[in-house]
Amino acid sequence: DYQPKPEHKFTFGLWTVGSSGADQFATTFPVRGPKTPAELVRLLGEVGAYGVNFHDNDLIPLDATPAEAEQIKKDFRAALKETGLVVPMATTNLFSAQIFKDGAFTSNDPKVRAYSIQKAMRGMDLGAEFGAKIYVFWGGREGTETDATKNPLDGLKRFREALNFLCEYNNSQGYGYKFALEAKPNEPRGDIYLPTTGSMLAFIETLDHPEMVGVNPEFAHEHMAGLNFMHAVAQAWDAGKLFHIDLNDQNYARFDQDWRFGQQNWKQAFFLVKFLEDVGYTGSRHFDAHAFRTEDYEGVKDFARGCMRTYLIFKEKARQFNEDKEIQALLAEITPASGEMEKFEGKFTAEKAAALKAFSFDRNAIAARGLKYEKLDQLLTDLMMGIR
Ligand code: 3MF
Ligand code: MG
Ligand code: MG
Ligand code: MG
Repeated sequence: DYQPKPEHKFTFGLWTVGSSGADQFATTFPVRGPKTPAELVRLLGEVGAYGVNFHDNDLIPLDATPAEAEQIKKDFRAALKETGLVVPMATTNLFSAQIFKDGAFTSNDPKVRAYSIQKAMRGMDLGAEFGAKIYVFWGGREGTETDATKNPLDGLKRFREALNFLCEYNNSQGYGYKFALEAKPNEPRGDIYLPTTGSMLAFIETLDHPEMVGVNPEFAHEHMAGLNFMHAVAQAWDAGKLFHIDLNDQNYARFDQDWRFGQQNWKQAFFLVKFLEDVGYTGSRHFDAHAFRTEDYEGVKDFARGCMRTYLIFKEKARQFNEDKEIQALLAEITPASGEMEKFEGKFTAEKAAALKAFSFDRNAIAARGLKYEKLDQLLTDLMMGIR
């Protein structure tokens, strides 16, 4: 019936369903009036989401007084209680305010770097108050328009120092957060450092506490870089680093589109859902996307319901794929057993190497075999289109 349930772990950011529809060309002409965090929680409760995530300033505006902050938190907490929604993830906005115009952790200005670490610690305090266990870092302004201004080695060093500091802060407070680093190749900066999930995975190994830090890959971000999102997610999974995921949609080589999950690239979305379900990923399915600028708040609900519904449709299609006799027979055929190659497989031994070097392959006979991938892919297309 494709109805979202808590066990599906569907979450949305306050900034997603709360988006005013403003864009680069209409920053002062939002199409949707603001809603409070508590109202957004009720909206998410109505559409059947499991959780809500926030940036520090989605919840508490930058210049709120302590009394205002207390009231907002009280209202938010009441809405969580009323709807049963949880807060699995929190993050810091280190990209909207003017002070971040040249980056946050990697800014050339030591005051900006220190302010950013302060803001992240306070954001971690806020997330912990609501039970968040994942803390995301998206370095939206950590980059350059011109490399005349900054050495990328300094950028890496500063980013590493900031994360090392914050890992120790996490330990000192006993928060038990796992950090999830989110890569994006560009926008808003001309180039953003550590532009892909693969870059982040390599960088994590250079930190003081690599075990505490994983990734938050985003569909749109890998697509902006022209890459295969599912492959990035698979690499993160393989490394034991898939701590969180941002689902949305995005055409290749475009500006940041943040569309409803599955809106455009059905096949990529299908393979992604199939991957997550097949491996048994248990984290949040977080939608980091916005409703079209054409929508009112009813349209925002359509958008949010659509993200979850499409995920569940693809989950069902993945199940059908895995149980389809013809598809599975074809897969078995195109993935032959090792047979006489078994003796060459696995770990290196000098004997194996010598035997393999001496073996005679019939190269042309091997190459002559048709692989039936066209047939398999069409079976998948039929299945996805509802013909099978
Ligand atoms: C921008 C993003 C961000 C991050 C968020 C951290 C505003 O393209 O994807 O959303 O996801 O800052 O969770
Ligand atoms: Mg994004
Ligand atoms: Mg975006
Ligand atoms: Mg994101």
